[in-house]
Amino acid sequence: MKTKTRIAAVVASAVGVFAVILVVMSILHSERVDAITVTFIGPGEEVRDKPILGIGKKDLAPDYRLDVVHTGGKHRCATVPNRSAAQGIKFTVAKDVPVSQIQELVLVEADPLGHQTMARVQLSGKAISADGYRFDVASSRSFKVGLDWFFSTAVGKAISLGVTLGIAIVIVMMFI
Ligand SMILES: [Ca+2]
Repeated sequence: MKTKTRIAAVVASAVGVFAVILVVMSILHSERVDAITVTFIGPGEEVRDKPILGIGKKDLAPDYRLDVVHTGGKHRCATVPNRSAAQGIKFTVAKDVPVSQIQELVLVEADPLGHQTMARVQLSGKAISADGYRFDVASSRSFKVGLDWFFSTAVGKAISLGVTLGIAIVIVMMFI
């Protein structure tokens, strides 16, 4: 009985340590992207659609789309039709994308007649300029994003296995 109690105590404290590591690591990786504001800063003229007979002047304004490339894939933000980015266009990121997993931001002029990549940047801070555009990243902390990140790592997988085994051992021991 004494040995059993000791083993149970060791398992319980190991689970406790795992829990603390889990929380700390998750907080460190819990920042998610909320929105990215793209502003045309030049030099030169902002891109416009090719004038075609029958298309109004208003439609010549660019149709921007922002793609967020991350380690888990690519998230396409909604296209904002016929709007200049001179005053800034805010792209909301609907999906949970951790800031630490962003590889690249790609600004596309998604004209119905042909797409064109306007700018491509690697995230190196909260405000990056490239190819005549500035990208301002707004983020916030999300517990879910932190947990998702944690359990996607090898350490997280090992720990979740360890915790599962620990709980299983405790349950088994209760019946011995
Ligand atoms: Ca247009």
